[in-house]
Parts: sequence; C-alpha cells; structure tokens
Amino acid sequence: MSKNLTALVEVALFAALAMTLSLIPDFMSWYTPSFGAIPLVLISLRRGAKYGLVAGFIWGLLHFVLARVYYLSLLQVFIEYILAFITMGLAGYLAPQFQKALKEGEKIQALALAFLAAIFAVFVRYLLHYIAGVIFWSSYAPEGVPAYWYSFTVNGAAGGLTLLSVLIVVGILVPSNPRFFLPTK
Ligand code: 218
Repeated sequence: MSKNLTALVEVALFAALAMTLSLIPDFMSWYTPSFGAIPLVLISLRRGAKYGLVAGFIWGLLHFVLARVYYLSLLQVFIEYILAFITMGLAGYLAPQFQKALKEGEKIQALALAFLAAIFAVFVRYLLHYIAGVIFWSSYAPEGVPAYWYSFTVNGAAGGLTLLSVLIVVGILVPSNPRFFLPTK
C-alpha cells in the first residue's frame, strides 16, 4: 500500500474508534468527557494535521450516520458537529516538532509538545461548544443562571475531563510506545 493509503486507512479506523468511544457513557449528559478525543489526538500526532483534520471530520459525520446529533438549528449543528470535531485534528500541527523531539531522544520536550497539542485541540473544540452553548443552549440553563455561566460550567467540565483523559493516555503512550508516533510508512 502507498504511504498515503496506509495513512487514510488508519484515519478511518481511528475515526471509527473515536465514534465508538463517543457512545460511552450511554446516558445523556453534557458534563461527561468525550473519550473519542483520545484516538483523535493520537492519530493527529502520528500523521499530522492534514490527516488529523480528516479524522475529525469523519468522526463528526459518524454522529449523523448513527443519529447522535442534537439539533437546535443548522448553524448550531454545523458549529458543534462539523467544525468542533474537525478542530480536534489541530493537534497535528505540532506533530512535526513532536516527532523531531522523539527522534532526537528529547523525551521531556516531546511529551511537552504532545501535551501542548492536546491542550490546544481540546481548548479550541470546547471554545466552540462554549460559544454554541451561550448562543443556542441558554434555554436549558436552570432558573436564574446566566447563559454564559451555564455554558462555562457545562463545557468547562466536559472539556476539562476530556483533556484529562487525553493527557493520561498520551502521558502513558509517549514514553512507553514512542514508535507509535513515528510511522515507517
Ligand atoms: C450548555 C450546552 N449544552 C449542550 C451543548 C451541546 N454540546 C456540548 C458538548 C459537545 C457537543 C457535541 C456532541 O458531543 C454538543 C452538541 C453545548 N454546546 N452547550
């Protein structure tokens, strides 16, 4: 298989894995972490931003296939199920520096870059959910709670827990299995 095709097959597999993890937990709560962010950051650090953004796009599209889209308006769905999921691939923009550090045995620097990539991607994604929360989800806020605060608590909790789960896995995988992040083809 050509390098391109190998990377694309991986992207499809990791997007599918992300969607599978998105089904946990199976009850509705906007406070829960998005475990699908874990494979998304991993494939982005392995293959770079171009493939990471494609993986994020597929992950978002799979929500439509499985009828897991919460629809309030067209713009809300575009922001939260297309844009927000694509942005998880932004982690891949640090992949070249991260992989260079790994190859040169700069373990601490590599880990720091991987963490930074994860923080950046999760932050941008949940910033989009925060903005959508203020604009579109304010009617779900409890009596007397302002929209900006309601959205901050919901998306801050979910974003924080999502980031924590990604950092734990990245923190284990980078030192223990650096070769995952250095594809040979
Ligand atoms: C305050 C609030 N409630 C709900 C949402 C919708 N939201 C939040 C996080 C993640 C996702 C994507 C599917 O997992 C969605 C639709 C919000 N933005 N704000």
